[in-house]
Amino acid sequence: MTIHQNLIAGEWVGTTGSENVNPSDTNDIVGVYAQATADEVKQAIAAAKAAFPGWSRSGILERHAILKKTADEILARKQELGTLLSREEGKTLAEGIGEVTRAAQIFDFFAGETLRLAGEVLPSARPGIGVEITREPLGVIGIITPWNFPIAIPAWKIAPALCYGNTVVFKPAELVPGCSWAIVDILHRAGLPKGVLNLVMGPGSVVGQTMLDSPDIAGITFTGSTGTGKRVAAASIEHNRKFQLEMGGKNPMIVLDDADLGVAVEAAANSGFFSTGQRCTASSRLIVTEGIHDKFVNALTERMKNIQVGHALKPETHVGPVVDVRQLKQDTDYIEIGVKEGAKLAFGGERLERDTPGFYLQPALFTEATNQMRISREEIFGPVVSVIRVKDYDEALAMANDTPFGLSAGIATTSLKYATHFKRNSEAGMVMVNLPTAGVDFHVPFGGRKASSFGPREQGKYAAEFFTVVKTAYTLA
Ligand code: UN1
Repeated sequence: MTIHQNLIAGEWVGTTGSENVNPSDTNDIVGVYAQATADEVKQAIAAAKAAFPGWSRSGILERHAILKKTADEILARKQELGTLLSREEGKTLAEGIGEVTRAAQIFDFFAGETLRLAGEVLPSARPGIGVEITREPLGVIGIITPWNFPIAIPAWKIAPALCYGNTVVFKPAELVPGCSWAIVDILHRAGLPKGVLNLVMGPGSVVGQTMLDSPDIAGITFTGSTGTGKRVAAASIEHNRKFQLEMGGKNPMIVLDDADLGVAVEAAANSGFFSTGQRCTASSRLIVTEGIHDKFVNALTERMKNIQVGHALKPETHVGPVVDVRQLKQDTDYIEIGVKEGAKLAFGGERLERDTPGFYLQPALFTEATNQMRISREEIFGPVVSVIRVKDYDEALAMANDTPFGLSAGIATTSLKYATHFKRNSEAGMVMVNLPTAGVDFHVPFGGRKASSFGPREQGKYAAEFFTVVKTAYTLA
């Protein structure tokens, strides 16, 4: 098999690689991807540093053209790239194509943003002096992305980094290098000058660590686990470096007695189980008031019986496999923990056999859970959801906020009063009313509070907060 190489200083390099395995069928090798050495990572950082003066002063039309061309090619190839995504990550083809479309929309949005770069001009407090406030690029940005959104998350970090004039060293998740390689190839062919975007695939212990240790990386944007996020933070403080972290979630969805049952069940099934529950925006705590509890649990269990778990590329599949054996063990360990803690496994949770060897798991629903159980406090990152019974809205709100995390939160209700109160009083960064907690738009801010996030929001025009630094200039007229 040919090796998909790393891109360093405009050259494709690397002679040894690691296999990218399809979680729907472990006999299917998606491709072989180079593993960068620490020296290569250092070369990539040096290349990005050398390319920065030129790129940061490049014309906005050049940046616009490259980002727009990238958006257009991603969209034109959405079937092919969606298939690659589903093969390497295991989400269904519909989800894969949807995510590829989102990546194209993100590049398109930031192509537009290159034409809208603006500052402010103010009079000084001192007569005869003018003040200008402008945004400048940071320098070399380190980008570290997780495996669960193999194309959308790289897109929403790379596109703004380049739009605002930064250069990039990009480390994709080891499990899913395929889509990342494809977008770097597209950007390279779209005409990025050499060194502006460098791809360094490989393990966190080598590639990530070398990035964290480099004094030449001015900012790191990271999405992944809370544990790794803390290491990124500690290393960045050491180097006086700006950092942005998106980490875990334990997102609540409240279901009130007055909810439309169909809407509530669909939102819960979507955000709990679709994408195999492998979204930091997934709802894993369903907080349900007494009057609707039993009806809701019955309807959700019925809905779960219709969820087809199978090979990601089969058209009848609703939920693909778990991403790998390690994540599968984490999911099944938590299912055991939930049972030991005294929650009732109301549905699912078994390993499933399919025609091909893969990591198939029946989505699991716990009832009679409490908010203190580990299954309600720790992020599982699989299709495992707990239902917690409460007496009323006030108890539900307190419980929704009683978590170390704060990414997204939902409520299913037909009451304007409760919906409005929840939007104001939820301690999450994103609130959804009668909608799944997962599945966000590409053009508005994304991010959370507490242990879920650190630093400015991602996406939309708010992305400028992280990817630029503000300058205030005074001129005597
Ligand atoms: C979504 O719910 O559409 O890793 C996006 C994650 C998030 C992205 C969620 N950073 O799951």
